[in-house]
Amino acid sequence: MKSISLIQFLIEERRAGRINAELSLLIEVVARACKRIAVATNKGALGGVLGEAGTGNIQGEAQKKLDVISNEILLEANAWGGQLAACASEEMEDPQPIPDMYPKGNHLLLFDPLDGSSNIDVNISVGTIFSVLRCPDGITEPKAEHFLQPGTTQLAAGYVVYGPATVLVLTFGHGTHEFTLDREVGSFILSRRDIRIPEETGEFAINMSNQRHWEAPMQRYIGELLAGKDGPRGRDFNMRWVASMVADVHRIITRGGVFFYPLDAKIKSKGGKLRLMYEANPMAMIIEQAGGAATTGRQRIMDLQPTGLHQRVPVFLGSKKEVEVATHYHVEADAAV
Ligand code: FDP
Repeated sequence: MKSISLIQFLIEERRAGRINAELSLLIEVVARACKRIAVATNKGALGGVLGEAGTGNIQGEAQKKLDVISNEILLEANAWGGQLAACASEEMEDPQPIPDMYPKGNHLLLFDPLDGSSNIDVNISVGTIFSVLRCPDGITEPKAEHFLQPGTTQLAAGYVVYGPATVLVLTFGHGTHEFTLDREVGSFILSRRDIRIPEETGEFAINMSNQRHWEAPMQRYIGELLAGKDGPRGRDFNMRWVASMVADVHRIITRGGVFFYPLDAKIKSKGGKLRLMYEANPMAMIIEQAGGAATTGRQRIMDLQPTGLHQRVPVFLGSKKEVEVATHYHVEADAAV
């Protein structure tokens, strides 16, 4: 089979009228930056990239060296090409403007530069997640409020997993596609076109150590999965939890499954664990474009009107039927109150 590089794929998408030249360049630049992050990640202890950076991010979380390095690589790569009006990163409080010496474009880029940071030092897959929005008309210096657009308005979303292979998963709203990095050649090559997630699954991903803090409908739902063949679901379920969202989502994209980071008593005041703009919205678009579903347990993630750049939400995503069952339990419990 003739291999198709990411660049060829982007040219085809342009010819088909699905993206414009600026968006195509933007994705090329992000992919190139992610190749540099992959190189840094792969060096491990030899690259001096492991361990704490000694700083904290906007969420008050300790930053790892690789969080800081990845953020800088993405900012630097995206500053000068003329494709962006501004960037926003999970690692920075405010949006990053494009320096005055460079031309500005019509797009807004949001990213979580290194997702799953607790796994960096133990050599388990980590990743980058990104989302692209249109800069509102007439805005030349975008502020946080201009990024607050619902997930349904995303022009593109993607993630890169830095695992045994470096893999880019991308959508422009016309299916979800996977590219694998050919390290020798230095190109991302199309490895799966139009990925479909099976609607049903026997595999779920959740951090079970939070069980006692969950809301009643979540306790009920997971309790039924754990009861297996003898319980109301009448079948056994298997569990996986990598604790890198990119890796857990990539498994779901590959063989089906569901991923939950529900609300629990410890994180209720924050609204959830995962960030709407940097994690939930891009992953929801990727999953929906592959035939899956993504909700907060109560409503579709991509319909949420964001209220803050660093807003957190509960996340239920993956195989459609299972997301629907878990969401139904929450909606039903709310209606009974
Ligand atoms: P991390 O904080 O290590 O960056 O982004 C949040 C995230 O990882 C997800 O990637 C991951 O799914 C989850 O948090 C892990 O949560 P737990 O620490 O509760 O396992």
